[in-house]
Amino acid sequence: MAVNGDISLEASLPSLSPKEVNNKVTVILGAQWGDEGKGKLVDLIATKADVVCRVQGGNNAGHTVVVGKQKFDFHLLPSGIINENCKAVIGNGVVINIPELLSEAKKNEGKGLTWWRKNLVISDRAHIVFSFHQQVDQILEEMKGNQKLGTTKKGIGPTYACKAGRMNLRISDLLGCEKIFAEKFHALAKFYQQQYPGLEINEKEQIDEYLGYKKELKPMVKDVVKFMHEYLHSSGKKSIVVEGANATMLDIDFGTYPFVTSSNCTVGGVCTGLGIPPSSIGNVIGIVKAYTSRVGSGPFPTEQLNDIGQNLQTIGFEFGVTTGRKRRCGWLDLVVVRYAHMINNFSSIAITKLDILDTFESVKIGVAYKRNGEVLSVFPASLEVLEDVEVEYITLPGWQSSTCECRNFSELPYQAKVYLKTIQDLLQVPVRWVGVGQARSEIIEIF
Ligand code: 2SA
Ligand code: GDP
Ligand code: MG
Repeated sequence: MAVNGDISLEASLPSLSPKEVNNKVTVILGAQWGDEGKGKLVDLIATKADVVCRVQGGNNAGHTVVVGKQKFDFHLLPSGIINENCKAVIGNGVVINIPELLSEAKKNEGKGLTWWRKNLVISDRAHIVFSFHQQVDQILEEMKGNQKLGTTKKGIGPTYACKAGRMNLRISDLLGCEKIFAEKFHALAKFYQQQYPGLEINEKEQIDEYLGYKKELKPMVKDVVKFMHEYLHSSGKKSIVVEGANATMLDIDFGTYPFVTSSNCTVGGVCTGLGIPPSSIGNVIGIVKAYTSRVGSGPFPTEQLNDIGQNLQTIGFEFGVTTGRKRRCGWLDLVVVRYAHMINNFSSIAITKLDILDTFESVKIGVAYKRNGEVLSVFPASLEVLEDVEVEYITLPGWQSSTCECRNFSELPYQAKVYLKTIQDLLQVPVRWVGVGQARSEIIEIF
């Protein structure tokens, strides 16, 4: 391009102000160890959303949504797929097991979600989970003996490790030249077999299987950076939602490492997992279960290895949505939620499953960790320290009556109001929703 000879060297650049995005993204994140009820909140918000996106994790996640008599469990599909008018985006930060994604979609097609092909958008930069990643997940767990992480065995850790090792294959590889795809697959398979002698990989069968998905997948695959840019800058108002998977305490950087998953489940993961700038993030909604659960191994200071924990597990029907494992249960831990708030800066929170506490005589909230008689001033990075803390609790009387029918804050029993108010006061974050049952309608919207 020729430079205009008329421009004088003294000429100043024309003033340009940074282009503001017109539509901001609402982010929904788990504030504990997962299974807080994110899927239900996403569904509620997605009834009015234009786009719902997943940004990290894979089909280790399990999000339950109950609409009328129909129950959906989503693993890779964003929960917004329920809404026919909503685009469901799987961002670059997600790791995708293609056959399992397709079978999840087809199962839900049988439940009436016939529009999934039209609405699903898959990033060409997302990484592929192969069956040998799942085999390696299993091998690594077995090798760890009694130090098992308790993974979902979906191949999540090994796939992210291959991504970071710059040897994994992406959706764009599958859609590109078949010969190059086969070469890259061979290189990865060979590397894995060197690392894990005895690992069986039928390369030809696997390559043929994956190339067989190409035609079906192709219409859904897009450059999600451009797709999101257009939604963010669209002149018409668009409602864009990000559905976090797993949760803050399972974040690879901020969670209880190594007992974590392999992605960033906190707010930073939204930008890197979707390709959007930080300035496009609007409200960040924290989902806080009225008590705490954890599935898999690792420290859990407010865990109740007694009748209380057992009752929370049974009444709360705390079973893994992906693996069916019993979830470990304990009292609400506000040290954890406060830490999650420092990382994510929640604009508001939803307190879910309040109804599960309806029958308890008294309820406890963990408010501080003590070690050697001293209150800890930070959430400890060291698991040695975390495993050694003593939790300081406040105890409140229970409400011992059903909250399931309540649809307004004013209808809640007095002690339930006190419980919620105590949480809000201690966290200094407004409580916007309160879950009082599994169904879409069983929720109190405070503002
Ligand atoms: P992975 O499979 O490598 O991500 O496992 C690493 C740790 O992360 C935990 N993790 C989870 N925790 C809660 N819920 C999850 N999703 C499913 C659900 C879990 C299930 O919704 O119930 O069905 O068991 C989830 N996914 C991963 C995992 O337990 C490990 O501690
Ligand atoms: P997610 O991973 O955060 O989406 O949560 P899961 O779906 O794994 O687990 C939450 C479970 O609690 C699901 O079975 C939900 O249907 C259920 N649930 C969500 N909110 C409420 C609530 O307010 N009350 C009751 N009783 N169940 C709820
Ligand atoms: Mg879950």
